[in-house]
Amino acid sequence: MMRVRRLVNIVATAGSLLFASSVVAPAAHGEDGYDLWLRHAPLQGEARARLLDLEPTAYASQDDVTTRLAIAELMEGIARLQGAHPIRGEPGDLPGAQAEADFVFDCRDRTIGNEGAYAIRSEGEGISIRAGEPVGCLYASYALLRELGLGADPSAIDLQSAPAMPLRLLNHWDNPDGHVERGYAGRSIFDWWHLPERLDQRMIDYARANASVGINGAVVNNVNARAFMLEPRYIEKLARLADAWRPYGIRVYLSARFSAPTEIDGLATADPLDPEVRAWWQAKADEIYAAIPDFGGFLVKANSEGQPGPQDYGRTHADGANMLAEAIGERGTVIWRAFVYSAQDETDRAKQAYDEFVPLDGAFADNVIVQVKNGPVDFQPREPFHPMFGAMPNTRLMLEVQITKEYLGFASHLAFLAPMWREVLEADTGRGGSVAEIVSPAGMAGVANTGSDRNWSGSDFDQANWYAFGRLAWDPSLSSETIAREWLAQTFDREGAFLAEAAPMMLGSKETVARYMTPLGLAHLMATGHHYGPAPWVCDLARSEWNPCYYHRADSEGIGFDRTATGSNALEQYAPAMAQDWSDPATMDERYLLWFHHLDWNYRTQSGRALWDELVHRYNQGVAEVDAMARTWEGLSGYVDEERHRAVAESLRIQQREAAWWRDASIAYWQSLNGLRLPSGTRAPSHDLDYYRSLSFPEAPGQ
Ligand code: GCW
Repeated sequence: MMRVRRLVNIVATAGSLLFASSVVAPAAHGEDGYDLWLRHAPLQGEARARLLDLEPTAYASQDDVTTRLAIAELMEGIARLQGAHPIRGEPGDLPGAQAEADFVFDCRDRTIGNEGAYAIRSEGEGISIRAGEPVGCLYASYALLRELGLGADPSAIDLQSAPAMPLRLLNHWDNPDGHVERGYAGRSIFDWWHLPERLDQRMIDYARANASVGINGAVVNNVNARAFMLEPRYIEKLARLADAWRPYGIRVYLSARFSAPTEIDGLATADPLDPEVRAWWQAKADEIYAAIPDFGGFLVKANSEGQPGPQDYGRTHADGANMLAEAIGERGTVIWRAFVYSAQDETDRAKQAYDEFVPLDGAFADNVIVQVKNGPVDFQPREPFHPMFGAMPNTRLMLEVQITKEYLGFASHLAFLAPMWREVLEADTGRGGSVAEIVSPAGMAGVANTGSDRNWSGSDFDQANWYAFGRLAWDPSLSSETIAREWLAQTFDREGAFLAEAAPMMLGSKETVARYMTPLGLAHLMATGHHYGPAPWVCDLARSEWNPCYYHRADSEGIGFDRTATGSNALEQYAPAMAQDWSDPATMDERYLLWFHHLDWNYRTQSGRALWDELVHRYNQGVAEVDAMARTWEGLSGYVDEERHRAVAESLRIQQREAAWWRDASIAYWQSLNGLRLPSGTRAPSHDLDYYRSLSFPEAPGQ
């Protein structure tokens, strides 16, 4: 290995110059969060010295666009980690020499396995990177940079990995006009208006960020879909995106509006069994595949919250899904959402999806996947896992989580979601394995939190949730702590002292939000429509299951939703062992207490405190924990650039204020029902209930 670094390194694949770098110090560059976890900040000390033993020179035994990218990414990243200022070179001809390269790529090694699998090893004086497909080399480059960036010894690298799930998708709830439903990071990143002629550089940066964590597809439009996105002019736009993302291994998917044949071409019906309708979708699929040969498929929200669907014609979800599946054939996948509940149905909303879908087990075509939210209601701060997991052994089920924080304080509250997703993935369904095992043949979808904000996600810490989603979809067994530390080190600082403070702060943060918003298993107490802030007093909306009162069922006597046999018996939808765990309030995990049980205000909880006191205790605990997070962050100013440190500190101040608001408004409301005094030593709400009820925020984002 050469110890003297050349001023300009020339990197060659079999025939092409890809890259050049110089050791000029990096230009001062504002830390505005745009670079996400891909900053590759220069290593220091011994780790740097070790890396300087390697030259950013590479050789590949084949030449294709993804392999070139893998090399360019790795070379640029290495140069950055070494403290050099890399400049991308113009492609040109140059013979590559394997013997001279410190990084040797073989991206067609069939022994390595499918899709993204890779093996990276220190060999001789350099490092070998092998994968079965070029995209595996790309993933390998990012993995190697991550490891080296965390200080791994380049002479002792031995990494093998393969994705646990085939589909690792972002779902964008982005509308074609640029508004993002439940988006808290600005406008949509998709510039449909100017596509296909103009492709924003952000589309490349986006693909790169996704690929770096193993995400391999994106549903680019809202599940509340507009039919016109299936028109030819949009297919052209989509094709441009697909072309831009293909080198990064990202496939495009579309949310399809079920009534599209009637809306676009005036068909008399969208009945999935009607021959003309079937022919329409067949032609539509052919048209899309002609433009985008690797189109991923359709995502469909049908007969849910007012969306059209097969039930409008007396057909089942399976009829609808299978019709689209036939049109697509082996070319792609139909992802059919199980998020359904009806305004007419008196059944507990938490039971409806199971009731509707489980009888259809085995009726879906092979290329249909049913996509199920993590919990049975709707992305609440705390929900038990969805009872459909494990209950449909003959159907491929995919897990849907929400990266954007609709019910967790938008982009201003710090809540790291890996622990929440890990909990679901780890949950033992009692019917054929954990949720992770059940969804592994299909995949995971995350409702994206990306937007036009400079930092992509509305706040620096929300980037961690995008990162964590990708990492967990790749490997659901990764611990939340590993993910938090990786992300922190790459995003902010690798100092052990920093990680030792910041990682625990992240790990507890989601539970903290659950405590000050919806402690003890309460759910859905957010204000109507925008879901910003507390409104447990709302009881009069036309759709009963949209009322917070529907969920908390509080009155002068008690609080909570009885989902045992004496109530809705939602418990019976779980395997007996699981149901057993949640059936006894005296022994169960109390974080689910009021999700499953309606209890008297003076019920003795496991702490020995009365339920009312325990509730107040948890609200206070949540608020105190946010105060502690703010203090921790203050103390970390030495590790983080001023711009991002201040941004996070200011968000935490908003969170402190809003946590206290959640606690106070909730307590004031519960007191108006139960007339109970606050436990001694507890401070009273800052305002009376009327004040909290009078607050209104018609301009809240994301509606
Ligand atoms: O969480 C709810 C949201 C809706 C969303 C719906 C869904 C896209 O409030 O905005 O619609 O879920 O998942 O379909």
